[in-house]
Amino acid sequence: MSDNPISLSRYLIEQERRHGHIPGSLRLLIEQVARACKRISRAVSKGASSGILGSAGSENVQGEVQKQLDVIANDVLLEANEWGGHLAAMASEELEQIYPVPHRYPRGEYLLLFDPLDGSSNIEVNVTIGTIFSVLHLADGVRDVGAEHFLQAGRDQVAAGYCTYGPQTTLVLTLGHGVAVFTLDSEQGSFVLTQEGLRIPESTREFSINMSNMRHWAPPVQRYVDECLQGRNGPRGKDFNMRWVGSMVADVHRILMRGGVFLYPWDRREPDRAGKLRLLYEANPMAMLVEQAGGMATAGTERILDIQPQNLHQRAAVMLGSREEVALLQRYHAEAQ
Ligand code: P6P
Repeated sequence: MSDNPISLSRYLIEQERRHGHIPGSLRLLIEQVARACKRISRAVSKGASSGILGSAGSENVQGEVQKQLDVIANDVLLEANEWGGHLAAMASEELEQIYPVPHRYPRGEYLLLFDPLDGSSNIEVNVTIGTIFSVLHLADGVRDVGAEHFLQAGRDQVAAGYCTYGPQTTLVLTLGHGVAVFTLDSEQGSFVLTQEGLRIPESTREFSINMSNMRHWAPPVQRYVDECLQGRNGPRGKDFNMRWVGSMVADVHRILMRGGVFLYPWDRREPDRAGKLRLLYEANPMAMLVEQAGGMATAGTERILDIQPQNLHQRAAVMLGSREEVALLQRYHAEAQ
């Protein structure tokens, strides 16, 4: 670690000075989100000692049982960001409706979307989980913000990131000009820059998918995974390894750091659903990060960031990571049409 580590605040100020592409209000918003993630990290790290593990006894809009920490993380993010004056409204995986900033606070030009605690089914078994967030710009002149203002294609995001709560607490962030990684220095209590200009290797030997769903996949995905499993004697000519943490932030973080391809494709268990993962606050922010790091992110034949959302909690098939693999998946889907 350098003697004079660069803090998140200094990084953002220098990005603003160097590129001028970070309005002060966006910089302050990112800093607020980071502060909220530090609070969530502290709550998560206490684990069973805090008595806040386990179910909250309620379900979210997705019909999933909420963990106490899901609710706590959601509340931390709402409370940390509602008063700053940078936001007009927020949207969360845990809330059916959008959360307009209360009238007692000034409203700003941004919209913040988040999955407050992704992978929370892993909490009780101490596996890395995380917060995923996305920032959109509110159209000019909008006075009464509604859900329709969140329905922007992912290519219109102004920032995206996630925070992992694992062996380290890391904040991975893009403002549209590359990907930077910050690690929480728990002694200082601040995020310090540990990597910038992240690049995903174009080729890989590692794929990430929940293999137990194999019989439910569409043919292009079956074809792709089958060829990976054939290894060096098959058409790919090389052996593959498989990793599946079951926590999107953990799987995507590994891919950003060392390459690989992550798949949560459509499957016939829910034929009317595009997939399990949500477009606005899971697929889009991860797709922006992956593309900013030189990778690709597709829903099959369509670039994820080009999908025009129809509703706040809609789902998308997600295949993202090393360019060579995602391009092959995209070709297999096109050939199957
Ligand atoms: P499965 C966690 O519940 C999550 O939304 C993602 O973080 C993760 O990638 C996926 O679902 C895991 O799904 O079906 O393997 O449990």
